[in-house]
Amino acid sequence: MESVDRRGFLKSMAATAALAATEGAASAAAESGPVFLSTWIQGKNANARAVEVFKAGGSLADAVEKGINTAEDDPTITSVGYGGLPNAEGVVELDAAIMDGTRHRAGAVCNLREIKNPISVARLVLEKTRHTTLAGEGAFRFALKMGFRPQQLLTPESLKKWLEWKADPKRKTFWKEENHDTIGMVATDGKGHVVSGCSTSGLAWKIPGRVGDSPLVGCGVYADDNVGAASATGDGDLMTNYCTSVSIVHFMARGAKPQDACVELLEQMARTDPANKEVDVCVIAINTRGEVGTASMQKGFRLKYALTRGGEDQFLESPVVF
Ligand code: SD4
Repeated sequence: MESVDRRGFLKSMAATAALAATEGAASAAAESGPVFLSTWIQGKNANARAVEVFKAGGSLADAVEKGINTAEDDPTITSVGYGGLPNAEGVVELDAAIMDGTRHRAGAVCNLREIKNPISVARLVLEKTRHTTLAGEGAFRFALKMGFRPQQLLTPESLKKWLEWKADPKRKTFWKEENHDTIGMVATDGKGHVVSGCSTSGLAWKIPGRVGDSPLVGCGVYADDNVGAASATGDGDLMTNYCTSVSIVHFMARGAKPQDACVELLEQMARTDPANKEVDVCVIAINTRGEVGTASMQKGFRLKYALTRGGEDQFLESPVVF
């Protein structure tokens, strides 16, 4: 009898503690206000636009989409949208995804040609279809159906770079030194809702048809309103094998802060294969309370990111794990 009472007592204590934690989380969430965290220098414009859209009454997904559009539209960003470096055949192929943590649903496009705003096409896959991912020709035809206009995505500069690469008999079939401009964004509305978005032209000179981590749910994007959201930038061929974004969100679900979850994943990758310590891997995360985390595997590829919170913009460097 006593033990039952004791069990009952413990149960009610646990319930009280859980309630307090939930209330704490809810009030912390309410206090955080909207937070936007985006990768690389183009994250600054992306955050500014996202804030504008959100303040004007757009949804968090609208804000993330329109924010990412700024990088896609910018011809000087050589790994996203218009002006992105092409594949080995000189064709720009774009990947993007957006995931909404409330609905636990994503929209994604892979290998999309001639359409400069893949994140918007991905958004429409989410909003208008029961599918999650469209690729190649089908994604292109879907975009046309949705009213997008095809255009040449090579700029004179990206064409020149491709011709130079083609003409070099010792050319590498893979880049390493530049072109790390993929944009990933994670955001919260400050009320417990999170969204993750990612857009890229992928690795320059990639084999046609190659799909990186960016448009894959769980890899380049993941968002769950029970926990938080994550995104990634870097060597997608490696990161895909570690399901980076979902892994980070799962670490957070077990209680890790976003910062610790980011580091934990990178350490796990290095434990699995020490060679991974040399690879270009950067991750970003946010939880439903608006706490954020970022991490870079190594200093040669150290993430710079834009963080907008409470009307204040910061441009910061992530911690380096190895
Ligand atoms: C990819 N993860 O296609 C992308 C590229 C990238 O910084 O993020 N570069 O593999």
